[in-house]
Amino acid sequence: MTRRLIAAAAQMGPISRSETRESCVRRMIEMMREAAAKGARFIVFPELALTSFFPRWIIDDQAERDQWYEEQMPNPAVKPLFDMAAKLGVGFNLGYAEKTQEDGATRYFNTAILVDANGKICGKYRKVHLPGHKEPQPGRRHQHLEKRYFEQGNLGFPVTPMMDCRMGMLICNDRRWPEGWRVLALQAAELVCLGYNTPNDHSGFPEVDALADFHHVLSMQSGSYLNSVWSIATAKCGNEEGSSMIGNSVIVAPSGEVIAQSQTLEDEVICADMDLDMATQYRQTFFDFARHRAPECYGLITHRKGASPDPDDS
Ligand code: CDT
Repeated sequence: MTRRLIAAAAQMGPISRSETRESCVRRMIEMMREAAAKGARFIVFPELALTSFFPRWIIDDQAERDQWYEEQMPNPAVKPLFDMAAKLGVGFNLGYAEKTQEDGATRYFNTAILVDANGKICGKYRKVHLPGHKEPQPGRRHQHLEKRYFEQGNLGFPVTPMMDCRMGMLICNDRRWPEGWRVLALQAAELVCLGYNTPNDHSGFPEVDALADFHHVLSMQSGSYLNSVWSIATAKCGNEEGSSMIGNSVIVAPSGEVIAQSQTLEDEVICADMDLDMATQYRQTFFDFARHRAPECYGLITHRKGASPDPDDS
């Protein structure tokens, strides 16, 4: 019998600086109802889905900065989403800014969790590839200070068995780095969930901004195809506090084909009926890793960080 999972991307339009978590959760619950009515049993929400994308701002006051993070999950503002998931029998993937006490220190991560159809947290991932800068860049209309507000994730790339599917998580910029996809695929992931906030108005290079949608979809299609996994990428998009962010939420098959794609820059649900065994066809042919990979030739991938023409560079 084939294993099927009807899944959804619940794209969100802009979240203003003053919008409350309660309001964001209400928007998510409405989309959860809509997805469930369409038969979906699993939903992917965006990166940092509970607040505006605050890394675009310079916030020096620590107390003011701390307001953007969640110290508990679920907390009272987010609990209604967990309760509705249990009531409707749907699981979900949610991105948020996490503040935690670990190893005797206060630490901040850009985090995503997997919640099952009983409303129980089953998996957690902390973003590894943080884009942007630690120090504000003079003259920029919008900053991108993820390296200032978060530290690099320390949980690796875990795969969580949930809802009869092996699920992995990436967050936004991670989709551009093949290493994360591969580490998930080597653990036999069948679905990669990813939320994103991708501006297309502030790289400083108009020609790069013009290709933002193309590069996003290209990353998802190549990630899925080269690793034989389903993927769901969900945007927070539109004009958020004067920053323009791409939409184009997509659900991609292990063949690399786009099965569903959003059409707006607002709250929007897209769904796909996924045959989870489809990956097997590719993993027994072109991408039979055990037969064709040559890890003994890939040492530089883990030993060298930057590109260098010098063979002696570490
Ligand atoms: N949120 C996030 O990771 N955004 C990046 C764009 C950063 S532009 C400095 C992305 O890869 O989409």
